[in-house]
Amino acid sequence: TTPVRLSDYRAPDYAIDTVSLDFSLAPTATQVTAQLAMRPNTPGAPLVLDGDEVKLIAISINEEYIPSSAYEATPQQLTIKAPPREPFTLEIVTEINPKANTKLMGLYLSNGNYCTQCEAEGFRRITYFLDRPDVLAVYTTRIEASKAAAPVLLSNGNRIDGGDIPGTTRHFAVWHDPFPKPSYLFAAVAGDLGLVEDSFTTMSGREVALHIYCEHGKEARCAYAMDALKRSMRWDETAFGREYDLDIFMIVAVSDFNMGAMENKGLNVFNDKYVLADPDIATDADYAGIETVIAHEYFHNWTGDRITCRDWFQLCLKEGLTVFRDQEFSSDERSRGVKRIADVRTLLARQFPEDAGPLAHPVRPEVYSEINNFYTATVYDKGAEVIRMLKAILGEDGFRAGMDLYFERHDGQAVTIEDFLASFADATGKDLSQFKLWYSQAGTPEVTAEGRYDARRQTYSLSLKQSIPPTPGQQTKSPMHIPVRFGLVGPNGADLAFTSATGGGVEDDVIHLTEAAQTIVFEGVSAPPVPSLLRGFSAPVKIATGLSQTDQLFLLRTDADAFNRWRASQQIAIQTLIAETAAVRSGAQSKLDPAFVDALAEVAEDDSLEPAFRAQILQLPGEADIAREIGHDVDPAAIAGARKRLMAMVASRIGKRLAELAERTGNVGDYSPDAASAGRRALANAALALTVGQAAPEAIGRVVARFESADNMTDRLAALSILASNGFEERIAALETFQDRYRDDPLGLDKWLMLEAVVPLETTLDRVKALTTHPAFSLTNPNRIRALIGGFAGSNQTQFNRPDGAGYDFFADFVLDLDKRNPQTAARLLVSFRSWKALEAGRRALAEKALRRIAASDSLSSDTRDIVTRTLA
Ligand code: B3K
Ligand code: ZN
Repeated sequence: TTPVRLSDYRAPDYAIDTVSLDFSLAPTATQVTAQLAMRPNTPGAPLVLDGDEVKLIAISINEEYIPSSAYEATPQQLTIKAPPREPFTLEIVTEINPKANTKLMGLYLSNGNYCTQCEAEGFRRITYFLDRPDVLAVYTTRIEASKAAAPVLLSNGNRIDGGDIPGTTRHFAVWHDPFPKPSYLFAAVAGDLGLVEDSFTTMSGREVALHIYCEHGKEARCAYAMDALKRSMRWDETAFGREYDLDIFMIVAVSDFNMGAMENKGLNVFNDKYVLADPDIATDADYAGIETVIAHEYFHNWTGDRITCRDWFQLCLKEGLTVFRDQEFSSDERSRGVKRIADVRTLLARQFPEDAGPLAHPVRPEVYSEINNFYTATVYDKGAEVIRMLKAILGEDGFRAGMDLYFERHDGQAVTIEDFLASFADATGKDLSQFKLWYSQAGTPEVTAEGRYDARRQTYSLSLKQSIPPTPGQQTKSPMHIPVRFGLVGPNGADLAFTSATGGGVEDDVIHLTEAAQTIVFEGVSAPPVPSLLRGFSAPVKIATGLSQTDQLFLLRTDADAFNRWRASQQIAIQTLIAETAAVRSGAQSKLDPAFVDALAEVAEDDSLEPAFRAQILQLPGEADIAREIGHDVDPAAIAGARKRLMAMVASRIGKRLAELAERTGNVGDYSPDAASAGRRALANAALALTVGQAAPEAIGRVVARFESADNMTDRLAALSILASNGFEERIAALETFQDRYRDDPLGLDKWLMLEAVVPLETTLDRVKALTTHPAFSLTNPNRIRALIGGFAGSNQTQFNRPDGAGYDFFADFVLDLDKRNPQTAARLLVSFRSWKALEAGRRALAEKALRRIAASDSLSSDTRDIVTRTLA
């Protein structure tokens, strides 16, 4: 495959004004008739339509068949050599095979139901088309199918017709979507599905029908998703003035899906794990995930559907912005401070390693070989951080004015990051040219800070420096605009006032770091401050503050910014664990300092703080977090050893206090997924997890009791996870009980598969291998694969990174096999190798060998080929 470059963008030679589709559904031979109203932008240019594994049955122009010499058709392309120079109607009939479609792109079958996935380039697997986001058309879709097999027939827009087809066992429905859209937002669903109905009255008083479709019998599990949908619709009206625009909004939950969900206009298709919930099957985290994904897909209606991307390089235009919107929604619905900590955790765990490794790319990439591989943490999560910084720089009102102008100016268009930024520049008069570097420069900026207090002059001077490490294809970089939210914390814990700040860049509580180095002098500072920098994680950067542990403990106890309190605790823990890892490696005695552990207990027991926040404080950095911070010559076994020592120290020093805390906060009463009760459960379970570090029978017994008495999935899974992730013997019986309880529930079994995969014992690899043939596992279902194989490679640091390389070998075999069926999921899994270059020499060589073996296969998909090539480069 030849790489596609942003700099090569050309507007399409043809526009398509309307599309009329007619599906005659059958499992192995579905016929699709597409009538396209074509309008030349470049009269006389050959018309080159994209295809992918489609079979051409017939083709005509203006209702006349054209001779085969006038076109060339392969399964990948249809070229009409000399089309009419005036607008014309092109009719194409294709045949496709949904049942054989294991890639889950285009039209496929999931549990016997037809569904589609078209983003990014799946529509071309249905019919030949200008399958690119800047070709916007009005769609009318007729679907015809067996009435018994598919009583439900859905597509985008409003239903305008339907009925039985006389003399047959078939029926049909016609849907019309008046909003012009690119092909990637097309969807069709047909099958035998249960329905949950509700309605919503928009701010201008229009009544919208809300439908959620799911497997029969699971209707009751859709209640939370429906509630989240209504709250999302209201929030977009209040927060952004955005109203829903069709008469109906539909969500369909399917069990075979390559990702989380898809924002097709008026007809969102969801992985069922982001729809179905009840207390017995879903954890608090699952409920929060459902709320987020429902909101995210709904918010795409304006940021993605009404205004879409000119080309796929602009992906963050809709994804980063929509993630920002869903994060804001959840912050408003739950606790803003805790949500921020959770989001930054995700960013650090997923995006920072990506930015530090061979797969690093800018938020707006400039070249790709396979666009599906760019639905990354960088595009989504760093993309959201860029929007958050924009808001920090422009202020609440400036940001809203820019968004309003963007919606007003570009409704119905396919646009670029330049268009987006111009709306903000024009609405506020600010120059955003330096800010724009966030879209083009990859790599995580590194900021250092050094402060000096002059008691006589009562001044505090703060020197900040920034640098951005080289990334693939980008050796040197320019300084960026980094908003550093800050406070100068005085001896009593309150922020100190200052009379002026010289040296430039300070506005209210934000330092605008725009140079490679800047020194700010604060005047009128009455006492020596401890600087609290990057409050709320105001920019996605690494910051080295050089603060002593005493100062960090001070911030942990007193900072007015909850985020920085959490961050202080993590910093101390990470520094401790890095030192301890070195000690383990060199065979030295433990160097652990109990002062930090005492501070943890103090914060955890402080009832004036939100339980959910205290739970975050108690969640010590995991093995992957430590590996990321070490950054090179990583020895996963030593890291695990160091963490074990810390856990033992924690248990011996504050285990008893934490057990009591778990006891008094854990009994929340009847289960409700609201944030406050979820926070109390989280605190109890986090406390419990820190009591077992010495493997004391009494402590383990308490966890087993919790597992047995739990009346909801959150507590049951938390307890089971403590047993599994510590490799305790007691896990065996508990996992068995759990598996038995959920034997008929795939979403429950996913949790079981995942926990089997994370047990940090040498026997786990064989267990995982054996489970790939277990009836609960399936090589065709992405959720099962992500649970077992993704769990092993992504969350079992010591066993995936076994010193004998057997973990890598098994994983490579699995990816090679999966690649033949489902390239997108295979390529996604393979990203687990993204930090292989940071490993110590022995494991690095073994990882490289496994990667080279994958690269040597001559039948790789373009998806997997792209990831393996870039990972090795
Ligand atoms: N836009 C889809 C992701 C499509 C991924 C295609 N490989 C879901 C979302 O971000 O909302
Ligand atoms: Zn999205």
